[in-house]
Amino acid sequence: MAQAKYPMPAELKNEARLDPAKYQEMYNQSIADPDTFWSQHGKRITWFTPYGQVKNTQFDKDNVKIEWFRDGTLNACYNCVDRHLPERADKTAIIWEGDDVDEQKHITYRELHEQVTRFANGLKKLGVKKGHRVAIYMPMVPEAAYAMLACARLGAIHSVIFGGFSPNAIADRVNDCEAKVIITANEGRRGGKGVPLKANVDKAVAKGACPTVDNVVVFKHTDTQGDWNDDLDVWWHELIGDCDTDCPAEVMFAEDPLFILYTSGSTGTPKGVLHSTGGYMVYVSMTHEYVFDIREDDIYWCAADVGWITGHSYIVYGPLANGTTTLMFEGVPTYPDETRIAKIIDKHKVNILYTAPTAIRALMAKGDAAARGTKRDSLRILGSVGEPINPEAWEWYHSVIGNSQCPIMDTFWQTETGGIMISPLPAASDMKPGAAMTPFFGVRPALVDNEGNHLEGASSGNLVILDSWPGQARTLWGDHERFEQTYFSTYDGVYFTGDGARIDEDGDLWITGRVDDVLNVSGHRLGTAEIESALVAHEAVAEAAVVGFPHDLKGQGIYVYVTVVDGVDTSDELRAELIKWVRQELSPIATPDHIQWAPGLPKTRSGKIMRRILRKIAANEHESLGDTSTLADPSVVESLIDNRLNK
Ligand code: 6R9
Repeated sequence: MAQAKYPMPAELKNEARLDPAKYQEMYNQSIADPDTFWSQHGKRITWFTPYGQVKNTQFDKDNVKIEWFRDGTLNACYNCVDRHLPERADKTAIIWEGDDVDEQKHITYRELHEQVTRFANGLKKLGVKKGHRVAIYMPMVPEAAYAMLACARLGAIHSVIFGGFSPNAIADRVNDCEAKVIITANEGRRGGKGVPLKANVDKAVAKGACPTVDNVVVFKHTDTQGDWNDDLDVWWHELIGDCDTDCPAEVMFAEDPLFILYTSGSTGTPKGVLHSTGGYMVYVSMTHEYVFDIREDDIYWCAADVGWITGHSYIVYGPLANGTTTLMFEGVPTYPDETRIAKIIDKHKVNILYTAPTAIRALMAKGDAAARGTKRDSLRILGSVGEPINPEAWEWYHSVIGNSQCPIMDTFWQTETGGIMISPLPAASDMKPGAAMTPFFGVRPALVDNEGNHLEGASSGNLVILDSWPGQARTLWGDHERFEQTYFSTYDGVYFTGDGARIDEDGDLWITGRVDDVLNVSGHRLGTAEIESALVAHEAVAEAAVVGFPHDLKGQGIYVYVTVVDGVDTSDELRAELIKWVRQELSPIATPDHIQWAPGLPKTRSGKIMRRILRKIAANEHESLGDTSTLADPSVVESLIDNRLNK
């Protein structure tokens, strides 16, 4: 036994939607005969034309092809909205909790249908058609979901840009996918402060920087007045003023794209991960139902942002496809104080809470105060996502938020996987604090060493997935070669996650974190190369190297080594300026925690920066630097250690 197990509560297991006695048989079938398994489960989605074909996939590194349900036709919006009208028209689809404690809304499925169809007709007036790209840069308001669903209804491909990104990051993403329209709000609200969304879009599109954009649609969320550009800008309410609800859902093939979502990789530019319609909808609705054991009257709350994949799959598409009541929260866990999450749970009688370790750690830092004056007795299941959850945070979440009653689903997955890959299941697995446990149906995880040899039994290695599953990303927008290169070329014939993992004596999986140059800061994925290129764009910087280091609250912090241009003085003012610069160029989430001046960086003779060494110095583990014999100039390392910050 690797760890004391927390058994799944018997009552929950016995009442689970999935029959515990059938789980193993189902899993085995999903692996042995995926065609039959998914042919059966694909029917959970409403198809306009049924599929005859099911799985058609190959992981050959020079010719990766992923197709599911190819000849079937459907519409994602129809599945999330229209198909519920006969049974659930008056059921609440979305509960919106504003940043302000007194602001809330309940939107029924009927209202959702009305809002989405009218807005889709509005987009049509702007010329948006099937296959066009539409960027969405919104706060956490129901209109963000309406915008996504309206695009899906028309067959337009949405690309949601996280509301925390800066103008440059917006422009890069808009230009990469050549978006025709940007949908935004005049202002967002977070923690009692305004977020200048429209002003950021104005800066992004200024001086013709986004030539493909014909219109910016602006939802009026607050009373703030900003600049207005008559050539581009259209108010949301004026656009839909004369629109009715007559808007048939476009008939889409299963492999027609549903959305692009940009995410960080280990090289410079963000990758436009592309998801298609049929397999994604089947996979997110099925994982949502079985991992969270969803029941008809559940109030389900995923406290992520729609700007991330978690928001796409588990605030919008999964729950709405299942006809669930999904709660959307605009604010932050600590505003007006640390009891906010617990109070929302009590206020709306939340049954399922799905959040990230970084939020859990931020609340845990206040001791038990986060639960003060609340009961949380409506909760049945908790979820965690985004990064490894440390056992202390797991225990705190379990005992303080969950009253020691609720199991925690520690769900491992990625933007590229579309939906949950590895997680305990209420019907099937027990729990170990910090372990993601068992693969979902159809998922074949395995570990390989650095040479690609498959490891058997209890072992640690690089996490790969041996075969395709329906929710998998199909390509990177406009760059299939990069898709093949990034995920299928490191180890032949398998999908490489970029994560390390361990399989224990019981066969359970533990995710140990990224093994590539991707950082995970408070659950946000950041490429070291992106931060480095932002830094070298500053006139004082000659060279920069970015590494992660262990951080109590954020999981990983950002440690930066900067070599300045000859003649520039290294001062605290410059340090402050560079921090501000990165925030502006990229995003506040990329704010460096430490900047160390580095007269030189440790490089191999071929000029590659040896980040392994920089990581050790940043983590204050310079006693164990490992092999430094391949360094071009070993003295560089001594000087970096001598000058290490807070030594
Ligand atoms: C859904 C999401 C993906 C990366 C992934 C891994 C880390 C996510 C995790 C986890 C340990 C978990 N990650 N869930 N690590 N345990 N339960 O987060 O997507 O933003 O693409 O990040 O997040 O490192 O590779 P994304």
